[in-house]
Amino acid sequence: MLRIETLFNQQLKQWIEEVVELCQPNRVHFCNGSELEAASLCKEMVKNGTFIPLNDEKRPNSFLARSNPKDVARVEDRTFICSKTKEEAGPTNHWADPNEMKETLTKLFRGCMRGRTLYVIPYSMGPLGSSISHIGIEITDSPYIVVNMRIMTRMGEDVLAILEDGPFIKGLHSVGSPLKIGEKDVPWPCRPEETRIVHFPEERSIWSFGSGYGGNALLGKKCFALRIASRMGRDDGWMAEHMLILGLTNPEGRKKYIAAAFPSACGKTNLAMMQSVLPGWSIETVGDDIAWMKFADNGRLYAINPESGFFGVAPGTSEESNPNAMVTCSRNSIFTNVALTPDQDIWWEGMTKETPPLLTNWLGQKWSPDSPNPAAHPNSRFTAPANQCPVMDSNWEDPEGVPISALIFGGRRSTTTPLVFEALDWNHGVLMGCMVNSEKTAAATGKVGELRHDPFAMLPFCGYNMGDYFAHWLYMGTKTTPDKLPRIYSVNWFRKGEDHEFLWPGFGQNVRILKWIFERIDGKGKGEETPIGILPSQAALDLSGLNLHKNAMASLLKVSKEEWLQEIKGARKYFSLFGPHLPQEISDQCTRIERRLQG
Ligand code: GTP
Ligand code: SPV
Ligand code: MN
Repeated sequence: MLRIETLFNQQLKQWIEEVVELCQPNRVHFCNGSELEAASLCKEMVKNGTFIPLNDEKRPNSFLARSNPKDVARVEDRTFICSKTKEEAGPTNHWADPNEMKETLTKLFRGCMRGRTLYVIPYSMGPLGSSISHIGIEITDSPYIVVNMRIMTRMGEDVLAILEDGPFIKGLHSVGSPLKIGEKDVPWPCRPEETRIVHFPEERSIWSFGSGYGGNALLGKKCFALRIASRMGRDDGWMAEHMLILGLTNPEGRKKYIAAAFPSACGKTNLAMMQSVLPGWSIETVGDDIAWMKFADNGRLYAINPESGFFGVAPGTSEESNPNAMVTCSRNSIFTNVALTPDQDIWWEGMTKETPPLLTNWLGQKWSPDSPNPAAHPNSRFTAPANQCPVMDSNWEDPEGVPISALIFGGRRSTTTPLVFEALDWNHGVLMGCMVNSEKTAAATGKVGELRHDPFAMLPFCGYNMGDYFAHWLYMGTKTTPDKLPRIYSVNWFRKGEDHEFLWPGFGQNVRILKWIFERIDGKGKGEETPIGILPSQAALDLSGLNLHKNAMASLLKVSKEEWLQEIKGARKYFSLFGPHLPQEISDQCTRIERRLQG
């Protein structure tokens, strides 16, 4: 096994030594990423009660974890961007003085790993050795995080070999629960009242304390691949986005790649793995959450998925809504906060039409359908390897990435926003990204259903001033000729009718919208210019075999002048937050839409 003394990378060696001194773990374990290592950690976690092994015949090599009920989602109010100045973090991020925050954290981390093992996790975001990829090292005291990171990233010894003496992103994580000598551990150690997820963008490091859940603790994901990487992308001329990537093939066998940004729990995983209802049209998955994108020498935008697994929302996932996700998590998977069946399999709301009897809920209590609360937590998740997804794209690990033809923005809007519309040009599309406004979901703590501005679905994930991020998007549009830029679209699967039901069936039916986008890019799809952008006429959409309510399509494609004037007014008010950091072009784009609406 690797030891500190034998480490080649001196910066890494020194950092580990400092952390060991600070956190005082009982042992240090260098993760080699092997199956044997993972199996041994899982075994230990079963012994400790962290993991419940699932029925090996139904769900081989899979486990259920139940978190502490106070540690169930990302904690945005405890997430900080500690750039040198508050202005650099911008008005949408929590900021604290980096020196003061380091002091606070140092106190919290002092002795925090006593009685525990410190794991060193070397991982690559992106295919090993790709020029778009970056290496991170996460230090954690949570074996649950080790086995999750092994699925979500390319993790192990190979990464250190590639790293040599090069730079890496430091991520220090602790559940913040030291053990006294002889003290028995709890299944899910955490310190909710002291949780802090802190980013130091200048030194490209992350300190996460007190939570073991998802994006708070899997530091390669939102912390590195979005918050730190968005800052790296700004500095170096590329983009780190909260986007799925999919390949769409038409009946003639031509494929186009599309990337789409939706806020958390608004349908990325579902769209990325969707099973098309239109004969001849098929979808393949490149990624379901994060896209790193760069312009190539040929002037086109290329994207990679830096992850190697899915951390997907469990509730609502079914054979009907997302059969490919069901196959993906059929083995070698970790489930967190879902319900348990008497035969040791998992269940969640929406998985089957009929609720199986005698369930145990995510809290480990007996549960029946007349219980007022769901059996699975609304933000319960599966962690599953990407290579188990039956529709992974053959190019998903291409180190060059895939060429992007369209970018889509979307959110959860019960009113106002039509099913789909196209931007007039790049800058108008950037405004559409700036204007994403979505009803809050359970993916983060806070009030579900509340409408909030979530520009580019990046509100919780932008590692610098959001106004400067808008400017970066505008700047990226100048890096190539307009004909090579991806076209930009807005979609909304969540518009509701007067009966408060969704007007659009969604899921596999969304391919009808992707088909129109494909045809538009090909110069064939018909569109009608409206003040907010180009909409399909009903006739331009392939609605064959779809039985919608008589007026549903008219409602789905409706653009109300009053609602949109109000929408722009709300956006302008929100944009005023950014003061001098708001690019003039964004205000000008608003003015143009207002004039068209009033015209
Ligand atoms: P994160 O992993 O948190 O970033 O979420 P996500 O954007 O990947 O969302 P996901 O695909 O997991 O979907 C979240 C919820 O929205 C699930 O409960 C889905 O069932 C539901 N959902 C997804 N797509 C659609 C759709 O087209 N229509 C409707 N009505 N619901 C959808
Ligand atoms: C999200 O909230 O967007 C997620 C879940 O994908 S987490 O990894 O917890 O951020
Ligand atoms: Mn997802």
